[in-house]
Amino acid sequence: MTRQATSGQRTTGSGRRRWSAVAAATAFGVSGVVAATNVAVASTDTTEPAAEGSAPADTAAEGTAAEGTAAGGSLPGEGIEISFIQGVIGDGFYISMECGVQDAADALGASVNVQGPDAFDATLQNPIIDAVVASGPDAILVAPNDVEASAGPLQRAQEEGIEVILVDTTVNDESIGRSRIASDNFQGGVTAADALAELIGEEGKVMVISVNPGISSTDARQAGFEEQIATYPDIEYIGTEFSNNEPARAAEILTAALAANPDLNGVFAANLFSAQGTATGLVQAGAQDDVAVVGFDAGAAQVEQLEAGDVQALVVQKPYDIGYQGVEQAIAAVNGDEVIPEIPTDFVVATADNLEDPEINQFLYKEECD
Ligand code: T6T
Repeated sequence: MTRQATSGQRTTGSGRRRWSAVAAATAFGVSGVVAATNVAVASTDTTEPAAEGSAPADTAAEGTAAEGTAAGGSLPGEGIEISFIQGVIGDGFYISMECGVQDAADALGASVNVQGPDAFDATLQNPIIDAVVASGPDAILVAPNDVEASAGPLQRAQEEGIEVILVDTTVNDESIGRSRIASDNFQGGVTAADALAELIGEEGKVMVISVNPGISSTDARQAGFEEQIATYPDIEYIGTEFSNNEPARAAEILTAALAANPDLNGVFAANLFSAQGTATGLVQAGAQDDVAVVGFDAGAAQVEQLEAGDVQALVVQKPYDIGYQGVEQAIAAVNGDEVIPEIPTDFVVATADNLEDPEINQFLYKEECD
């Protein structure tokens, strides 16, 4: 089955759709390929990409943790113990975040330990949070697995006097978390919808493959996508299915969706493992030239799929910056300095055409820290 490319689609010599940086900029209504999505919740301006290995540029955290440095001649984080609890281990997104956490801790003099569950599942993560709380760190940086189920252990952490900083994901209880640092995930979903619409010539059938309901980040991406895709009158959105963060499950979902909808035109895959599995499923079905994919994140396998033309665009977060700023806020909280309650971080959009651009390349996720 090979369908004719519709008007807005770009095809390469191999017949595969490609999405140019110019198209990206047009679709996002921004100049250049860096999607500037800063929301004025805090006085942050992260439009300047941070160089790896250094503090993120222009963050409002300057003047909080950093300010404390000079006073006594010692580093503001000295003697401060921070536990970083990832959303899941073995995920390039959290590995990159860990690199930022570690670099910030080194620069500011704090000590850090890192752990996380084997799967994105609050029943696995909550006992880890409980154990960390029992060990009595000064601060916890955590990506909670569930907006409701993660709240109890984090509430207990706060009752024990531990500073809780939420990174990447949040919980519904707004009393939890001195600071919440995350991508603007709703806007990421909007961006993905515009990108996918552009790729399919603003007409046809699309779906979302997400992780599980109840994860703040991916729920917001789905919501942003749904709201924006509804603005395209000739696109039919057939719904969202959940991969449980398993690439094999995402591939199965894709295969079943194709069987039920042979005229499927596009998929928004809302995180790293969902996107990876979606593209694998498409290739297995031989449908990679027929169905456009916009994925979230930029793990190593995803980048290969982008290069291969099996995926057309990736919304790339800045986990290094999230981790770095998380440590800055944690240290500020422990020291009684000003803490920024909410720090939205932005993202860039990678395509096969702009992957080598340093403005994009520096944000591709790491498998291990430098
Ligand atoms: O997309 C990221 C993260 O932002 C999300 O909360 C969970 O999935 C990832 O870790 C990617 O696997």
